[in-house]
Amino acid sequence: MSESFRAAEIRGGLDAAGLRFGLVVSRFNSFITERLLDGALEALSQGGASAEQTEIVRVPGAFEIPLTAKKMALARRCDAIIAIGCVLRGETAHFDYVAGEVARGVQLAQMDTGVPIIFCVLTCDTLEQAIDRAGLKGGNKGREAGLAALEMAQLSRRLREPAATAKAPRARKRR
Ligand code: INI
Repeated sequence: MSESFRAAEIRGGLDAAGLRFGLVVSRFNSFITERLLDGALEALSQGGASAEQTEIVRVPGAFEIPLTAKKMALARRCDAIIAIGCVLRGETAHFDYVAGEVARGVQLAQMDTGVPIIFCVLTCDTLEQAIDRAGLKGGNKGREAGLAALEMAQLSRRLREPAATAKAPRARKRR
């Protein structure tokens, strides 16, 4: 590509200045979700977020996450939301319904509201797998979610600004 072709590149950084964050946390499997919450808060605080910029909302289980996240988004309380939950496979089909609906609901909520909702809901076969992802072997998925929230909050804000590039070429008239 020619040196003269320098397209504007838009990215979100990891600086929390001027941004607000919401965390919706399920109490079900709280042994795991509290660790994920710690990881997410650690990342937000490393990005410079203060307690005043951060709000935590608790819900009974993962199934309640999408509606709550959507209400938080509609109230324009935050620039990004982190959805934290842990669904463990049991012996019935319950897992599939809860896990599937949470993922679908969170995606719908962010698409409907335009507020980024970071998906930090573990869906694991065993408690051991969840423990690994909540701070032991697999790192802490909450921390990854915190970083994603910083980036997406900033990116969303940047995408609301008018483009700073030269005028786009005029569309050709149809004959
Ligand atoms: N909620 C979870 O967050 N994780 C689970 O593993 C789980 N299981 O296995 O049942 C779970 N169920 C509760 C569900 O999220 C709702 O709170 C409940 O059905 C009330 O609507």
